[in-house]
Amino acid sequence: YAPFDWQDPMQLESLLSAEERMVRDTCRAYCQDRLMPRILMANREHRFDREIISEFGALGLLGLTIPEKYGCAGSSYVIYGLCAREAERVDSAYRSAMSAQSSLVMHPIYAYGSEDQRMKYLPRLATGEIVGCFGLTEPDAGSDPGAMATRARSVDGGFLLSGTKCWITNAPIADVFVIWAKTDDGVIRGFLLDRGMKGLSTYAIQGKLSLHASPTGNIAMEDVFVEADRLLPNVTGLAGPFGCLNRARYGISWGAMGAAEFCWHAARQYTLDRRQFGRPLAATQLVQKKLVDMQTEITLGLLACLQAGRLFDAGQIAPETISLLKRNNCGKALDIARTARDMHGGNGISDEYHVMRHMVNLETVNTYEGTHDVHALVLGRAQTGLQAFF
Ligand code: TGC
Ligand code: FAD
Repeated sequence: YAPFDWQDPMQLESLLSAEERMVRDTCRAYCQDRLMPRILMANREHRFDREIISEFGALGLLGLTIPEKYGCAGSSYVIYGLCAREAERVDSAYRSAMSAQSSLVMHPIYAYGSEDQRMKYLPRLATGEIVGCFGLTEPDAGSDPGAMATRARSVDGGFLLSGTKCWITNAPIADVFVIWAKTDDGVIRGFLLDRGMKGLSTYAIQGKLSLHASPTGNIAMEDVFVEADRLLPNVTGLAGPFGCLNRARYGISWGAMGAAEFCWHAARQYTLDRRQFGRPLAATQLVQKKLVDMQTEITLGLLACLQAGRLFDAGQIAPETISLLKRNNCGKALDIARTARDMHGGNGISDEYHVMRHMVNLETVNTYEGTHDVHALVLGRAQTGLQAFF
């Protein structure tokens, strides 16, 4: 028999290529050496260090799957997932920064944009010189984005955009905005807006109790004139934003497992070190069961991520498969973080132990990109053929 590796019971490492391990290790070293020392104060002060986007860019982590012609790494979805896991092992805000820029801004420009739009935006987004955001959600259209009220009225030479987008990652710091709006015929289309356009403004949301190190904001558009060549020409309908969400949800599935791994390892070490009733907490049956439940869910969740990544790279993944993975891994990660917080006792309340920060972050991660229950409805419909949304 092989020796048992408690950190990797299914030998996930053996399923990765040398290149996948090498990029992952580089990303892990950056995240541990450069991000981990910053997160405590960034989270306390509700601060996102803008230069982190440029550091991601310098490492080739932005738009990682987009071809080299556009200044990107031309890499695989497996590698994208492995890097998301490393970023979120530190904080969900950092994976959020990576996924919003890569999957929600660069992907639609690459997949749906004209060659001029690609050349204008992608190289600068890849280096992190500019930051983008993705405006789909509205005050009255969250889980049901098809109900959006934002309109793009046709006028001479382009469109006038009016509406409000809310809860938008990076809106307060964005230079470029991917905005989804309905045209005169009621069809959803994507538009590229730049900061500084007349009638476009952003507001940072105050009072967030989660994802403190990620800037989240609202976008107000009052008759913003958008030239015709800022329309994304190659997509119509909800399939446009959902094509982006499939990629971001896949990255989140890996990322949530990274946050869960941090919490599991922290709970293991804490309960090995902490003595009560004359012995380590880890010597109690209840604690061991909790640690083994964490180990089991993370091991299975990561294997499923790898299989999803291989399917993605082969062009064989179904959106419903991504719903299953996003839903399960976020829900399990949230349970693990809550349990790890409990196992730290009173110290678990302090940000210096990091587990409660992960716990409150994962409340957002379980909600954005489709809530836990909305993904259940997607899967329920696929299994029964019956629509249960309304
Ligand atoms: P439905 O009738 O199911 O579909 C309408 C059209 O869209 C197509 N479609 C998809 N295409 C590709 N991938 C998917 N996953 C797709 N899901 C649907 C579908 O084929 C159809 O196309 P067509 O050509 O026939 O018109 O649409 P519905 O209105 O019934 O939608 C229901 C539901 C639940 C699937 C959908 O609305 C949903 O997923 N809601 C959740 C909303 C959501 O995820 N919002 C995310 C906002 S962005 C965000 O949170 C970023 S956080 C960033 C960060 O910081 O990391
Ligand atoms: P609602 O849709 O109002 O849902 C409320 C509750 O009702 C949930 O529990 C949900 O599961 C449940 N529910 C909804 N429909 C049904 C149903 N048919 N049956 C049963 N239960 C139902 N959006 C963007 O466009 N871009 C971003 O960059 C972005 N970043 C975000 C960052 C943060 C920090 C947060 C918190 C959100 C972000 N979002 C973003 C928005 C996010 O995608 C939405 O919050 C999410 O899709 C849920 O929509 P909602 O908040 O309107 O909730």
